[in-house]
Amino acid sequence: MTVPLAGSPGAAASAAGVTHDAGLHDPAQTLPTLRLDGAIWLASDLHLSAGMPATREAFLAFLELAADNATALLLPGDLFDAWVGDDVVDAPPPWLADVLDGLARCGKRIALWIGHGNRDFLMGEKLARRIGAQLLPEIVRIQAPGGAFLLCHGDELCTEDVAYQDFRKQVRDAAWQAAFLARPLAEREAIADGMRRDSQQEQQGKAPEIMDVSQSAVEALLQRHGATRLIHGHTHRPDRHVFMVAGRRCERWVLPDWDLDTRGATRGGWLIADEDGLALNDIELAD
Ligand code: LP5
Ligand code: MN
Repeated sequence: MTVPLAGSPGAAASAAGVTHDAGLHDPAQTLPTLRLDGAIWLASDLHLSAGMPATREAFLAFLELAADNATALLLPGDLFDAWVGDDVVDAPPPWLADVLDGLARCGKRIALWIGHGNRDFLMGEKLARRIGAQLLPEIVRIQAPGGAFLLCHGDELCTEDVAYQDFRKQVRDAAWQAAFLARPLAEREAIADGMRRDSQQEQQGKAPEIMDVSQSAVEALLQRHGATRLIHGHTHRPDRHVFMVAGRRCERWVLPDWDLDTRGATRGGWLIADEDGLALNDIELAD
């Protein structure tokens, strides 16, 4: 599958199919743009790990379904429960080797794009090469057959969760990441486990509203880029929201998180963007 280019890209960006166009309403605000044809499938927040075998199996089956039916698969973040550095692909544990092989099979058949979430922002080019994928920019405009939409993980829009935004700033700092990546793998895994535990504990004390995206941040993003549709994950609140921004009807689509391992849980699904527009598919209804 070829990825046609929009606008007039620089050489490096054009190789990845991403270009920079001037924001439609504010020329100072540029946004990478990815033009895709056919049926685009999107899924996020799989949180794959050794301890989630049923979720992993469902995801592997989903990858085959996507390769059979889609022209592109976009995975905008939290594919993994924690990603501590691309060197894990040198000697992956068996569960991860299965996932990488499944992704690589998919990446050979359709265009595969992976984006950073708040748990796997250390995914890099080495992983992307291993699975035949390309890395999505943090926020990207997708020009799809049914119209354009913005795509991001969603954590950057949770602006009222100030403790998280401080944490995010810290761990996205390049020097901080370099120091982390210089540590031995086992040590990094232990730090990530500790962060996950701390995060779960911290969330007990947070009001649910602050862990959702802020409406003002969403509206500002859409306005800044002259867009009317946004797709994101992260909040684990799959839905479609319709609202007006400066007299224009806007939509915000939230991707579902996946969990087929926790007792009683059958969570998961994906979004299809094609010439008919956008539609959410629940994994429970998708046999
Ligand atoms: O992940 P989720 O959905 O449960 O919760 C998120 C926010 N939590 C996080 C933390 C991650 O879960 C931790 C896993 C990271 C694995 C990466 C490994 C590689 C790390 C390498 C770094 C270079 O993202 C949670 C939000 C929630 O979403 C809803 O939006 O509330 O935010 C938090 O819980 C963060 C706390 O509120 C703040 C933590 C304070 C610690 C500050 C110290 C900063 C310096 C870090 C030093 C270790
Ligand atoms: Mn997330």
